[in-house]
Amino acid sequence: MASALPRLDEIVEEFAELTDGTERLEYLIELGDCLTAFPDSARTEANRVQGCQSNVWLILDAALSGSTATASGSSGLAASEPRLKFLADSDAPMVRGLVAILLAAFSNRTPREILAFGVEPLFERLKLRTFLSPMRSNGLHSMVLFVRGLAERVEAARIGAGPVAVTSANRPNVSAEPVATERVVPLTDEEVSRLRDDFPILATTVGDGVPLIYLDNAATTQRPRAVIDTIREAYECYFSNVHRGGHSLAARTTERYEGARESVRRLLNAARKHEVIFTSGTTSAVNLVAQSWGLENVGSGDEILLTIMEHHSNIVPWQQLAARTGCRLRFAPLSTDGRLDLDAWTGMLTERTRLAAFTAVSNVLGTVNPIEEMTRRAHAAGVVVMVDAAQSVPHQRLDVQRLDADFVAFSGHKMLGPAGIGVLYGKEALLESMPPFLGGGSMIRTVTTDRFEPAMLPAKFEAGTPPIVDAIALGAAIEYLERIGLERIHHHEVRLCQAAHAAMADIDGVELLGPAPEHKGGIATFTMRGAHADEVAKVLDAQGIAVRAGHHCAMPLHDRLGLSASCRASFYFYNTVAEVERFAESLRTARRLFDRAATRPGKST
Ligand code: C6P
Repeated sequence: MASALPRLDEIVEEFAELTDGTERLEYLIELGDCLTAFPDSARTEANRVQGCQSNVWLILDAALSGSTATASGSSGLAASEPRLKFLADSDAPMVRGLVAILLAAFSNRTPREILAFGVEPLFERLKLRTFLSPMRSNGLHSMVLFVRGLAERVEAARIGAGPVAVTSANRPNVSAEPVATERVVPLTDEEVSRLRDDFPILATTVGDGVPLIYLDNAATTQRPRAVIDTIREAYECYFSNVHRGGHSLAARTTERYEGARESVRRLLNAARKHEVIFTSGTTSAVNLVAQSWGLENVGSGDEILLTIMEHHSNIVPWQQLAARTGCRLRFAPLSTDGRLDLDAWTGMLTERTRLAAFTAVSNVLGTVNPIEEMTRRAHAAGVVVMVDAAQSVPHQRLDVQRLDADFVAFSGHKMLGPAGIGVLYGKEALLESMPPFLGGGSMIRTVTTDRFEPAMLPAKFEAGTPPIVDAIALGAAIEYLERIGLERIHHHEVRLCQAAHAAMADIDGVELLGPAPEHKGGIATFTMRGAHADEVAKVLDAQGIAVRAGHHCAMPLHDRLGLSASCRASFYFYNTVAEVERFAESLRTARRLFDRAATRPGKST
């Protein structure tokens, strides 16, 4: 054909008219024929787009770029902004067509226009996501990043500065969402009742046919039909592996898997989708950071600052790192009211501290830590921050950009999703600088017999076949939570916790751990004088009430409190005040039972 490249709107129109897959392929190949000749001398490694299955070379057309743009009126700088032109080529005919579409989209624009250009709506209109194989989609994404990189460099040179800061105006593919500031509308009893209907298990009975009262939500939550159906639909209707096959099922599965990543990004308000790494849970996310970031950045004599209220998942990986590097772990103490002693913690940030890892909400005390302030103080001391948000993300809004934490970890099963899926959020620059944690398929760009090149984010940290359906179902769980509203969920749980504190206050020998309800999430952990935690849980279980007893994977905290175990009731949005009252009533029954046992003839007091 060798004719001029059509305009972008002409391409979009033509594509829309072609409904037959083969015809679309033919058109794509025709578009490739419209590319301007690419100089052989420019087919170098530096000009090759990494991350594409086939070879793609892309350069700025120096002869054409640099003519000045007409002033857009938005800024005084606009008058001197060049409009960029690109030359590109590939050794694969179809990819040449994709390259042609990108050139039609990006050519003749200023660097700032290129950086602000949202490609997702374009790809959507062209239906490229479903039309292309997952590998080709990834390659296309790599090309977009490459073009943006070139535009960034031109802009930096033009304004005589370093790289252009990513702002809400030029950030790629991110929908700017306002943070909700309006007053929280509490969940009504009718709403909670309707929500409960979504959870088949909440209508079941346990033991001798007593209705279940599920108060073990900090261990794991229950799943609504929306999540259960998503899992069944995936296996029944479209399941395949992701990021591999070129067939339609693989494309659909990959689309859903990547859609779930977008749901996580939206939930966290992360700036970039590839800052979301799927892991198997909080535990593996912390291990990833400890092994990958830790081994690169922590040495003998360095310090990691933890708190005494950490879960073993946020202690043991650092102990393992300490054993390998000779670094020292320090544990910040509690204040007398069961909160973190913030002054002591701040005083423990020294010039030797490399990382501060802390939980957002204690899984035992329920304490909500001031993570924004802690992050600010840690950063002021040059310390990297890792937030264990396992008990936080499911219950209240956590905005990673506002928080500014470097790493955030949480688990899907504590927020209506399946077990075996979790998330590590990491800032792009940090994740880019870290070596891969696990090696294998998917996490590579190239492999030879003696070396490998890691893939781009997020694939670099997702070696092997991931928990595909679990991730997709986590996306469904997030959508469900968003429909209720995280602010309303938190509000309801605080109300339940207040009700629990009030109802438990007058039970003789029951001692609540942690601070007052206004400083807590929906967790009420307690001991009962004269009874082992396990025995109390058994009495409650006989009445259908599920609570957890033990050290809750927080042995150092229990040691510090002088306890071997405690009993924990933990709430979610589907629990009711009536259930909390039934729970307190059952505690009274337990109290009477243990009192009688203590006064049985022959029993020493
Ligand atoms: N706490 C509890 O009953 P995993 O197991 O990786 O999904 O989550 C580990 C974890 C990490 N941090 C905190 C604060 C947690 O509460 C948990 C899990 C459960 O308290 C199971 S031990």
